[in-house]
Amino acid sequence: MKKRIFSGIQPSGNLHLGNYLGAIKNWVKLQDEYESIFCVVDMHAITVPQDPAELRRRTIEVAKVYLASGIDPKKSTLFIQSQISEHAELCWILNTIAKIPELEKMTQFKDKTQKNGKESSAVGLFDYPVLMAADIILYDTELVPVGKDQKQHVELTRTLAERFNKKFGETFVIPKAYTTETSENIMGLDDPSKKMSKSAKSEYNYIALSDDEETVRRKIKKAVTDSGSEIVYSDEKPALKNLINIYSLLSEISPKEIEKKYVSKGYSNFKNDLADVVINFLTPLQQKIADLTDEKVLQILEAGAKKVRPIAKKKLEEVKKKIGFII
Ligand code: ATP
Ligand code: LTN
Repeated sequence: MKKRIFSGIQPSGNLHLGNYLGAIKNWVKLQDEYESIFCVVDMHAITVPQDPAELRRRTIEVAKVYLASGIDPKKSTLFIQSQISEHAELCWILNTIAKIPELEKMTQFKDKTQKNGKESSAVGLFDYPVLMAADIILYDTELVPVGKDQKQHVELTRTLAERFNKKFGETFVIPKAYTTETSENIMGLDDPSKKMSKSAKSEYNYIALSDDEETVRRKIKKAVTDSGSEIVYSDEKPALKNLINIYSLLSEISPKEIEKKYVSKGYSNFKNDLADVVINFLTPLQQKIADLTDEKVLQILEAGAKKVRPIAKKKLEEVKKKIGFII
């Protein structure tokens, strides 16, 4: 029996290079080796305000990105989180064993409340990691391929699953985060101390997978660099390191080789080539996305929901029985 993996992305903004390099690129590789379930986590997206029409459009768009990137619906199962109500039900049950300080510790929550102010933050944002835990353990997931920024959430998932098992008897598989060097955080182009993020205030923070050639060139030209003029890959030059990482991950040329290639060539030469590398990656991806119709994608998502529903139902029934609910 193949081990199961589960992961998801929120339809909360434009997907960017960080999402691709940090998460999706790994999924494509893993789907041959693992039984794979990939979700569009729309219930997570609404933890911050969303326009309903935009949410609908983006939910389909995220699924299109999965497919265009190489997720094969014959090998992997794709579905929309809100179509399986067991996620919300299990989240509620896990809420009763999760502790308030455990959630207060989550860096993503701290970052997001800092950005938007606690007063205007929804309770759902606080509870976000518990819903994520429910997503994962509902399917006896063994591995969770995510970007490094999500490792803390997977750690909490393990804690909750272990706590439930201890209290009510063996029920959940204890999952592990799966990260590789490609899940290294891709940082913002406007600020290398923060991760590239689709909810960033400035569009100069990220390169969206939907950006056209002119936009990519403009954003890369504007990307902050460190002082000096040499192309070196080092922690002392975090902005440049980030650009070299993007170059390397998209071209399969190692950072060392990139350094060599640009000895005494200067930033502008490097940036021009980086823009070429990004555009060469994005153009065929965008073509594949454009070739997918909404109808086709919705069909795939519906088939996916049909496949996972019985798994979710069975696990939730087991949980309900164990905690004393009459089913
Ligand atoms: P937001 O910033 O709006 O919270 P996001 O851009 O972080 O969103 P998510 O939907 O939260 O995107 O993340 C989807 C996946 O992409 C996760 O596995 C996450 O770890 C990964 N990811 C997101 N941003 C980056 C990044 N900058 N570098 C590497 N991986 C990333
Ligand atoms: N919080 C995740 C998205 C997410 C997820 C999941 C990832 C929601 N549920 C389950 C893996 C497994 C994020 O990337 N921001």
